[in-house]
Amino acid sequence: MKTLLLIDIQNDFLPGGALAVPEGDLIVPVVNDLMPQFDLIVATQDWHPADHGSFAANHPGRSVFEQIELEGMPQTLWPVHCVQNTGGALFAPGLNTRSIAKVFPKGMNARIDSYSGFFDNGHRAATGMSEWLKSRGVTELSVVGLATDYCVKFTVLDALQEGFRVRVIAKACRGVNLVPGDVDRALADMREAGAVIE
Ligand code: VGL
Ligand code: ZN
Repeated sequence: MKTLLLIDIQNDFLPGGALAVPEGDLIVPVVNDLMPQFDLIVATQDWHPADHGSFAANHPGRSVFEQIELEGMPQTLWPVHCVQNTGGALFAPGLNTRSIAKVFPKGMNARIDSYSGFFDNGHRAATGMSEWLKSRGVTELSVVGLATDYCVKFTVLDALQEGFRVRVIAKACRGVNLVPGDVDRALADMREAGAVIE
């Protein structure tokens, strides 16, 4: 079961969006072109309530990209993004969404962020994606999407921990690079954990 996992290919992560990933839009045609090679296509969708604790706007006196502690965990503060049922949370225009068999929303708990498509950042609650994939016989995942240094990275690390073999298709990923080099470090971290980067 060749499986393609699309991470957060949503309007707010494209140029012009609330949390724009440089060149995020460029991956859309690349991802569409990859789709015919796969038997199963699954997507994650960042899907926050408006009062989410990762939004700087919900912490008076704090700024975007600052680090705080949220429920005892380090948290980067982000612009308001991917709010449930807003245009910014929609999949990128032009993405072939008809081929997506199942969408796993994440980040709905206002008290904790969820970069990975499998678990929240505290590994407290699961999205159900691991069981869903395993019940369909999936053993290997090819991962694409946004952003390389956040949601792609943490999804890949969890996938490896969950026992999946993982391939990251770098030409169909882009990252934030809040600190220059973050994307390269994320790719190195994923490779070190056992992912094949191509
Ligand atoms: C993401 C930051 C906050 C991502 C989501 O999709 O990589 N990054 N929420
Ligand atoms: Zn988010």
